[in-house]
Amino acid sequence: MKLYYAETFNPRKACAVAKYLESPVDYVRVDLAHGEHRQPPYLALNPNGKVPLLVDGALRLWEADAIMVHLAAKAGSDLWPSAPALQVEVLRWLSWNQAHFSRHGAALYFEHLIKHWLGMGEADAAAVAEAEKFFRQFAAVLDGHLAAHEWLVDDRLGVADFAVSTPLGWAREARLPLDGFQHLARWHRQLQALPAWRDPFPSVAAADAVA
Ligand SMILES: N[C@@H](CCC(=O)N[C@@H](CS)C(=O)NCC(=O)O)C(=O)O
Repeated sequence: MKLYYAETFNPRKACAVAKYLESPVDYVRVDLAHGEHRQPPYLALNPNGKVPLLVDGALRLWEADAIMVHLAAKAGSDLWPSAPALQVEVLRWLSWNQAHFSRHGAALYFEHLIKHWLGMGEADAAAVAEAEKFFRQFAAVLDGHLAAHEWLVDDRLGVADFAVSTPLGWAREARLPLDGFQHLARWHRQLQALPAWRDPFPSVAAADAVA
Protein backbone atom coordinates (compact mmCIF):
# COMPACT_ATOMS: atom_id res chain seq x y z
CA MET A 1 0.00 0.00 0.00
CA LYS A 2 1.11 3.55 -0.68
CA LEU A 3 -0.15 6.46 1.39
CA TYR A 4 0.18 9.85 -0.30
CA TYR A 5 0.19 12.61 2.27
CA ALA A 6 1.34 16.08 3.25
CA GLU A 7 1.80 17.39 6.80
CA THR A 8 -1.63 19.02 6.71
CA PHE A 9 -5.14 18.75 8.12
CA ASN A 10 -6.83 15.84 6.36
CA PRO A 11 -3.78 13.62 5.84
CA ARG A 12 -3.26 13.80 9.61
CA LYS A 13 -6.16 11.38 10.12
CA ALA A 14 -4.83 8.78 7.68
CA CYS A 15 -1.22 9.08 8.88
CA ALA A 16 -2.14 8.86 12.57
CA VAL A 17 -4.25 5.74 12.05
CA ALA A 18 -1.63 4.12 9.79
CA LYS A 19 1.02 4.78 12.42
CA TYR A 20 -1.20 3.61 15.30
CA LEU A 21 -1.99 0.35 13.49
CA GLU A 22 1.56 -0.04 12.16
CA SER A 23 -0.06 -0.50 8.76
CA PRO A 24 2.31 -1.78 6.06
CA VAL A 25 2.24 1.43 4.02
CA ASP A 26 4.94 3.15 2.03
CA TYR A 27 4.60 6.88 2.60
CA VAL A 28 4.75 9.18 -0.42
CA ARG A 29 5.08 12.87 0.40
CA VAL A 30 3.21 15.22 -1.94
CA ASP A 31 4.72 18.70 -2.12
CA LEU A 32 1.65 20.93 -1.93
CA ALA A 33 3.68 24.15 -1.75
CA HIS A 34 5.07 23.41 -5.22
CA GLY A 35 1.74 22.22 -6.62
CA GLU A 36 2.75 18.58 -7.05
CA HIS A 37 -0.87 17.57 -6.38
CA ARG A 38 -1.98 19.45 -9.51
CA GLN A 39 0.50 17.76 -11.85
CA PRO A 40 -0.59 14.98 -14.25
CA PRO A 41 1.20 12.09 -12.45
CA TYR A 42 -0.70 12.79 -9.25
CA LEU A 43 -3.99 13.72 -10.93
CA ALA A 44 -3.86 10.35 -12.71
CA LEU A 45 -4.07 8.76 -9.26
CA ASN A 46 -6.48 11.20 -7.64
CA PRO A 47 -8.45 13.45 -10.01
CA ASN A 48 -9.45 15.63 -7.03
CA GLY A 49 -5.86 16.81 -6.69
CA LYS A 50 -6.02 16.43 -2.89
CA VAL A 51 -4.26 14.49 -0.18
CA PRO A 52 -4.49 11.99 1.40
CA LEU A 53 -4.75 9.13 -1.08
CA LEU A 54 -4.27 5.42 -0.41
CA VAL A 55 -3.31 3.08 -3.22
CA ASP A 56 -3.94 -0.54 -2.30
CA GLY A 57 -3.59 -2.81 -5.33
CA ALA A 58 -6.20 -1.67 -7.85
CA LEU A 59 -7.95 0.48 -5.23
CA ARG A 60 -7.28 4.20 -5.33
CA LEU A 61 -9.00 5.49 -2.24
CA TRP A 62 -9.36 9.18 -1.53
CA GLU A 63 -11.12 10.78 1.46
CA ALA A 64 -9.30 10.58 4.76
CA ASP A 65 -12.24 9.10 6.67
CA ALA A 66 -12.58 6.24 4.16
CA ILE A 67 -8.83 5.62 4.31
CA MET A 68 -8.91 5.35 8.12
CA VAL A 69 -11.78 2.85 7.95
CA HIS A 70 -10.08 0.83 5.20
CA LEU A 71 -6.83 0.58 7.18
CA ALA A 72 -8.64 -0.40 10.38
CA ALA A 73 -10.91 -2.96 8.68
CA LYS A 74 -7.97 -4.44 6.81
CA ALA A 75 -6.02 -4.81 10.06
CA GLY A 76 -9.05 -6.37 11.80
CA SER A 77 -8.78 -3.59 14.37
CA ASP A 78 -11.65 -2.49 16.56
CA LEU A 79 -10.79 1.12 15.71
CA TRP A 80 -13.58 0.33 13.22
CA PRO A 81 -16.20 -1.65 15.19
CA SER A 82 -17.80 -4.72 13.64
CA ALA A 83 -21.32 -4.24 15.08
CA PRO A 84 -23.60 -2.42 12.59
CA ALA A 85 -25.15 -0.23 15.31
CA LEU A 86 -21.69 0.97 16.34
CA GLN A 87 -20.71 1.57 12.72
CA VAL A 88 -23.76 3.85 12.45
CA GLU A 89 -22.54 5.72 15.52
CA VAL A 90 -19.11 6.16 13.94
CA LEU A 91 -20.71 7.46 10.74
CA ARG A 92 -22.73 9.92 12.78
CA TRP A 93 -19.54 11.41 14.27
CA LEU A 94 -17.65 11.41 10.96
CA SER A 95 -20.52 13.24 9.23
CA TRP A 96 -20.96 15.67 12.12
CA ASN A 97 -17.26 16.35 12.13
CA GLN A 98 -17.08 17.10 8.40
CA ALA A 99 -20.12 19.36 8.50
CA HIS A 100 -19.49 21.12 11.80
CA PHE A 101 -16.55 20.63 14.16
CA SER A 102 -13.66 20.14 11.73
CA ARG A 103 -15.26 22.44 9.19
CA HIS A 104 -14.86 25.40 11.54
CA GLY A 105 -11.62 24.10 13.07
CA ALA A 106 -10.20 23.83 9.55
CA ALA A 107 -11.29 27.39 8.82
CA LEU A 108 -9.21 28.61 11.78
CA TYR A 109 -6.31 26.37 10.71
CA PHE A 110 -6.54 27.93 7.23
CA GLU A 111 -6.72 31.51 8.49
CA HIS A 112 -3.91 31.24 11.06
CA LEU A 113 -1.54 28.67 9.50
CA ILE A 114 -2.07 27.98 5.83
CA LYS A 115 -2.45 31.58 4.72
CA HIS A 116 0.83 32.43 6.40
CA TRP A 117 2.53 29.27 5.02
CA LEU A 118 1.44 30.02 1.45
CA GLY A 119 2.02 33.78 1.68
CA MET A 120 -1.67 34.54 1.26
CA GLY A 121 -1.71 37.50 3.61
CA GLU A 122 -3.22 38.13 7.03
CA ALA A 123 -6.07 36.22 8.63
CA ASP A 124 -9.48 37.60 7.69
CA ALA A 125 -10.96 38.94 10.95
CA ALA A 126 -14.58 38.34 9.91
CA ALA A 127 -13.86 34.76 8.80
CA VAL A 128 -12.02 34.11 12.08
CA ALA A 129 -14.86 35.53 14.19
CA GLU A 130 -17.45 33.43 12.40
CA ALA A 131 -15.39 30.24 12.60
CA GLU A 132 -14.71 30.82 16.31
CA LYS A 133 -18.41 31.27 17.00
CA PHE A 134 -19.40 28.04 15.26
CA PHE A 135 -16.38 26.14 16.60
CA ARG A 136 -17.45 26.98 20.16
CA GLN A 137 -21.04 25.96 19.43
CA PHE A 138 -20.01 22.50 18.25
CA ALA A 139 -17.21 22.11 20.81
CA ALA A 140 -19.95 22.43 23.43
CA VAL A 141 -21.79 19.48 21.85
CA LEU A 142 -18.58 17.42 21.88
CA ASP A 143 -17.81 18.44 25.46
CA GLY A 144 -21.31 17.40 26.54
CA HIS A 145 -20.90 13.96 24.98
CA LEU A 146 -17.45 13.50 26.49
CA ALA A 147 -18.80 14.40 29.94
CA ALA A 148 -20.39 10.95 29.97
CA HIS A 149 -18.03 9.00 27.68
CA GLU A 150 -14.33 8.30 27.79
CA TRP A 151 -14.14 8.05 23.97
CA LEU A 152 -16.65 8.99 21.27
CA VAL A 153 -18.11 5.57 20.45
CA ASP A 154 -18.51 2.51 22.68
CA ASP A 155 -16.13 4.01 25.26
CA ARG A 156 -13.10 2.79 23.33
CA LEU A 157 -10.64 4.54 21.05
CA GLY A 158 -11.79 4.46 17.43
CA VAL A 159 -11.59 6.14 14.03
CA ALA A 160 -14.18 8.70 15.18
CA ASP A 161 -11.73 9.91 17.84
CA PHE A 162 -8.94 10.21 15.30
CA ALA A 163 -11.20 12.12 12.87
CA VAL A 164 -12.93 14.52 15.24
CA SER A 165 -9.69 15.39 17.07
CA THR A 166 -7.93 16.53 13.88
CA PRO A 167 -8.15 20.30 14.62
CA LEU A 168 -6.65 19.69 18.08
CA GLY A 169 -3.41 18.64 16.41
CA TRP A 170 -2.89 22.36 15.80
CA ALA A 171 -4.88 23.70 18.79
CA ARG A 172 -2.36 26.41 19.69
CA GLU A 173 -1.26 27.42 16.19
CA ALA A 174 -4.86 27.58 14.90
CA ARG A 175 -5.85 29.49 18.05
CA LEU A 176 -8.81 27.21 18.71
CA PRO A 177 -11.18 28.70 21.30
CA LEU A 178 -11.12 25.75 23.71
CA ASP A 179 -11.39 27.51 27.05
CA GLY A 180 -14.02 26.05 29.37
CA PHE A 181 -14.40 22.69 27.64
CA GLN A 182 -12.99 20.54 30.42
CA HIS A 183 -14.16 17.15 29.13
CA LEU A 184 -12.82 17.91 25.68
CA ALA A 185 -9.52 18.88 27.34
CA ARG A 186 -9.41 15.53 29.20
CA TRP A 187 -10.04 13.66 25.88
CA HIS A 188 -7.33 15.77 24.22
CA ARG A 189 -4.88 14.71 26.95
CA GLN A 190 -5.78 11.03 26.38
CA LEU A 191 -5.04 11.48 22.69
CA GLN A 192 -1.78 13.32 23.35
CA ALA A 193 -0.64 10.26 25.32
CA LEU A 194 -0.74 8.24 22.08
CA PRO A 195 2.56 8.62 20.15
CA ALA A 196 0.76 8.03 16.82
CA TRP A 197 -1.68 10.86 17.52
CA ARG A 198 0.93 13.23 18.92
CA ASP A 199 3.41 12.71 16.10
CA PRO A 200 1.48 11.26 13.13
CA PHE A 201 3.67 12.14 10.16
CA PRO A 202 6.65 10.13 8.95
CA SER A 203 9.98 11.91 8.76
CA VAL A 204 10.51 13.44 5.33
CA ALA A 205 13.59 11.24 4.94
CA ALA A 206 11.45 8.12 5.44
CA ALA A 207 8.98 9.10 2.71
CA ASP A 208 9.27 8.73 -1.05
CA ALA A 209 8.52 11.58 -3.45
CA VAL A 210 5.88 11.40 -6.18
CA ALA A 211 7.60 10.03 -9.31
N1 LIG B 1 -12.40 15.63 1.69
C1 LIG B 1 -10.97 15.41 1.56
C2 LIG B 1 -10.26 16.73 1.67
C3 LIG B 1 -8.81 16.62 1.29
C4 LIG B 1 -8.14 18.00 1.31
O1 LIG B 1 -8.80 19.05 1.21
N2 LIG B 1 -6.82 17.98 1.42
C5 LIG B 1 -6.05 19.20 1.39
C6 LIG B 1 -4.94 19.13 2.41
S1 LIG B 1 -5.56 19.16 4.06
C7 LIG B 1 -5.44 19.37 0.02
O2 LIG B 1 -5.04 18.41 -0.60
N3 LIG B 1 -5.34 20.62 -0.44
C8 LIG B 1 -4.70 20.95 -1.67
C9 LIG B 1 -5.56 21.80 -2.57
O3 LIG B 1 -6.79 21.83 -2.36
O4 LIG B 1 -5.01 22.44 -3.44
C10 LIG B 1 -10.50 14.41 2.65
O5 LIG B 1 -11.13 14.39 3.71
O6 LIG B 1 -9.53 13.68 2.44
